[in-house]
Amino acid sequence: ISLKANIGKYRFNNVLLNAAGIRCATTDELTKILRSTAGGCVTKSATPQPREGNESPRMKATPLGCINSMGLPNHGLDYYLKFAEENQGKNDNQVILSIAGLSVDQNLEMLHQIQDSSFDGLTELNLSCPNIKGESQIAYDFEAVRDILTKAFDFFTKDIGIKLPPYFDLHQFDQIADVLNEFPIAYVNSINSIGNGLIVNPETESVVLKPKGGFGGLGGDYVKPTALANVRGLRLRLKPEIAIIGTGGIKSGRDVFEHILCGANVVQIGTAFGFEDVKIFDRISKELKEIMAEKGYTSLDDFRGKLKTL
Ligand code: RRO
Repeated sequence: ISLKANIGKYRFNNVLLNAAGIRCATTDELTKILRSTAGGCVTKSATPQPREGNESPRMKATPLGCINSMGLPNHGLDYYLKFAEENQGKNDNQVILSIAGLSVDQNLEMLHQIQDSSFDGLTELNLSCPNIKGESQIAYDFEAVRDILTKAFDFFTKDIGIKLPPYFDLHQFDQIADVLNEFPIAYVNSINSIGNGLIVNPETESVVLKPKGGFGGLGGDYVKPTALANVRGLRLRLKPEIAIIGTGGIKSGRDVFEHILCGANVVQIGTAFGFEDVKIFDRISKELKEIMAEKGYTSLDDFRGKLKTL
């Protein structure tokens, strides 16, 4: 039974990756992922310069998942680009380089730097961070997405994926797909956290995060049905050349199976990877293989996108 997958010409020995932001901010953490069963790693979203991020407490685990308002703490693009240049393709591991500029100009500046570097892997343009004070999530503004992609593909000739926020209205699926289908995008990654949720502690009668009055992005069990809907909704609308990374609520082999049925080519694990560390890739690989064995499937192609309707 094979768990191999690919996005265009990029081959993944295992369909599982970490999700950007979780245990991937330092070269030590990234190296640990590359040495694990995962098919590669994604780097913490980078800004042009290093950032401290928001004030603490800025992340809280709950029985059903987690809420975060990290505010893009990262070591800056130079740091992650160097790691990506040195490790991309080594031992058949993919390194996906995630970037999240605070403006169109910052994103274009980073794409120029990547274009001019020796990095030859996938770049993930994060248009969906919910936690920057005073900024809205770019990918909820469809004209802004068209504008940034038009400017990017003017000069950027390497392969790019787009990290999307969750959408909740079918008309939004139509609109974002119409924009994305205009461009030679390698993949979309659905979903980022569900932005601006609120966890309340009834004992202390308080919010649990300091930034933004306690509002933050939700991950974990809270988000799986929304993630599945976004993977499925976009698979039905995007041109076939655009692959999909399914992210959201994965903590078991069954969750991966469901994401792939909805059309995911590769999947990423965020919240649960935070809870379990790299051993989760072994456990979930084993669980997924057990499900496939029971059903007589030998490759992910046997069931990818084949979700039935009633
Ligand atoms: O750093 C963050 O606060 C953060 C980012 Br950039 C993101 O894309 N998604 C998220 O939940 N948190």
